Amino acid sequence: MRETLEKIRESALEQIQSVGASLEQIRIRYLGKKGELTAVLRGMGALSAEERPKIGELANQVRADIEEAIAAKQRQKEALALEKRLKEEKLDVTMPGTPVAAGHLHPLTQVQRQLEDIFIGMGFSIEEGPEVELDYYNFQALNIPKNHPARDTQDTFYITDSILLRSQTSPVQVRAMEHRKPPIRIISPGRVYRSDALDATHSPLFHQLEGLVVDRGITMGDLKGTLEIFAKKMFGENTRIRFRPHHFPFTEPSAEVDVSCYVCGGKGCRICKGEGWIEILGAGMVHPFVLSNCGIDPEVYSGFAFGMGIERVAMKAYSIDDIRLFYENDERFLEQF
Ligand code: 2U9
Repeated sequence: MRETLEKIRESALEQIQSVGASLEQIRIRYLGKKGELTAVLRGMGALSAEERPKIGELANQVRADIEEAIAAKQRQKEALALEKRLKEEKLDVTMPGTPVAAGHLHPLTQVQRQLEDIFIGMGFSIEEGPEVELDYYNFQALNIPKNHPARDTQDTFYITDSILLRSQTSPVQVRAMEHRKPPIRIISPGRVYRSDALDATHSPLFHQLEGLVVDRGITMGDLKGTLEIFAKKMFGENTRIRFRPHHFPFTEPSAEVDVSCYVCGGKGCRICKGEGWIEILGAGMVHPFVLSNCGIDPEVYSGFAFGMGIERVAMKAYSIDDIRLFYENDERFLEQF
C-alpha cells in the first residue's frame, strides 16, 4: 500500500508539471470521490492496527503534496497569463489622440451674443419677457391702436382678441418702463413672430434685438453716438453710419440706419449692390405718447430706441442669402461658423 501511495504521488506530480495539463481533471483523478488516492484510503480498513496510522499519515502527506503542487501550478499559470496579457496590452501613451467631434453655438446665437456683448460694454443690461403677449403691450402702449395701418404691415398671430405672439420685442421694454424709474438702459433680444410665408428673406419666427435708453436730457445725438460705436465694434473701426428719415408709430422722429459697406468701404460692390451702404437698423426718439403710456413724464424725460433683426445682421455679416439656412440645421451649413 505504501508503494501504491508513492506511485500515486509520483504520477500525480509528474502530470501536474506536464504542459497543458488540466489541473481540475488531475485533482478529480487522484483526490475526487472516485479518485485513486480516495480508493486507497477506503482500503485502509484491511490494515493492521499498527500499520494503519503510518499509512494514514503517508496518505495525508501524499494528499497535501498533490494539493500543494496543484495550487503552485495554478499560481504559475495565472502569473504567466498575466505576464502575457500585460505584454499584449502595452499602451503607447505618446500616440496622438482620436479627435472628438465637438459642437458649437448656432451662428444666430453667436451673432446675438456678439451684439449683446457690444451693448453690455456700453452699460446696457439684458431684459427678457414673455413671447405670448397682450395686444396692449405689443401694440396699444406703443402708440399702435386697433385699426392703425401699422398693424397691417405686421401680420400678427392672434391667440384670442387680446392675446398674441409678440411681433416685436418692444413689449419687454414697455414692461420695464412700467416697473422702473429712469435712468433706463436696456436691450431686449429674443424670438418674435409674424404671419409671413417662409421664403429666402422672411420667416414666421425670427429674432430681434431692440434697445431703449430713457433719462433726463437724452437726445438724437446720444442715439447717433451709441449706434456709431455699435457699428464700429460690429463691422470694423472704419465703418460710418447714416440716418434716413422714416416713420414708426412708437418713435418721433424716426430713422432707418445704414452702415457703410464693410466689404468695399462705401465705393459700391456686389454685397451692397453698388450702394456703398447697407441697411441694418431702425431707430428714433421714443414718442412722448409711449413714455406717458408707460408712466414716464415726457416733460421730464426723453429717450431713444432702436431695433434690428438678428437674422438680417447675421446674413449681412456672413453674406448668407437665404434665411431658411438658419432653421434647417444642415451640418454642412452650421459647421462653417
Ligand atoms: C419702446 C419704444 C420704442 C424699437 C424700435 C425699430 C425702430 C425698428 C425693426 C428692425 C427690423 C424691426 O426686426 S425688424 O423688422 N425695428 O426699426 N424698433 S425703433 O422702438 C421702441 C421699442 C420700445 C418702448
